[in-house]
Amino acid sequence: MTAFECPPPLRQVTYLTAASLPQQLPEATGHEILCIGRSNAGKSSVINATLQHRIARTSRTPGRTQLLHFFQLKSGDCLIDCPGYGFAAVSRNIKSQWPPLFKASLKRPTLAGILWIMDIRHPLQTADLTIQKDIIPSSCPIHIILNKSDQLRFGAQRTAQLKLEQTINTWDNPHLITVQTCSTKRPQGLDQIQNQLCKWLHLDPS
Ligand SMILES: Nc1nc2c(ncn2[C@@H]2O[C@H](COP(=O)(O)OP(=O)(O)OP(=O)(O)O)[C@@H](O)[C@H]2O)c(=O)[nH]1
Ligand SMILES: [Mg+2]
Repeated sequence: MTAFECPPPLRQVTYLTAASLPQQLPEATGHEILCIGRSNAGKSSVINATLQHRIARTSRTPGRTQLLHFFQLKSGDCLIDCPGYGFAAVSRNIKSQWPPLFKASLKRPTLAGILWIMDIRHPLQTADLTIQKDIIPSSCPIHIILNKSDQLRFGAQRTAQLKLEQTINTWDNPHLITVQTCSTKRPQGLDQIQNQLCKWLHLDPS
């Protein structure tokens, strides 16, 4: 990883548990942040880069994360790495388990926010719009991360972000949604994600 600094409250993270069924969700130990997005958007990479810790498994092969993985901070709060949606090759059995599990984790009173990771080259695909319309409650704070910004020139990054923000303004409760660009490779935008986490979790970043 780079010499990039992680704020003290995000520095210590441990693997808590995994769940494939709603009844396997652990008892909440603090606030929770769900990391969601289409397969291969970079959810696990964003968790690792933000926490400066190789704790989540990443892969070139879409569909790598197939369970909900709970990563616990020193404060007891958790970041939760979700399976990606919208990838045809994941088995039907796993796919059918996913919506109830996702819905159950969204209903937990400890949910502090959603990090919604998208590939900046393909934001808001049909699968994303279905999730937004049918699954995510409009009362939930969302921080959208347009990841893989290293794959676009600066002008195209700005255009993608502005276009997305215009669409969000047509949704319910747009004031609960923020957007940023990010690259886990370059790296870029990780401090903004860290600040968002600290804000949601009421942690002092200094
Ligand atoms: N160019 C580029 N590639 C990235 C970036 N972030 C992640 N990747 C690559 O994207 C691929 C998928 O990354 P993951 O973090 O495993 O993606 P995921 O969303 O967790 O994938 P699933 O768990 O399969 O849903 C890997 O090959 C990563 O190296 C980025 O900022 N830029
Ligand atoms: Mg993953």
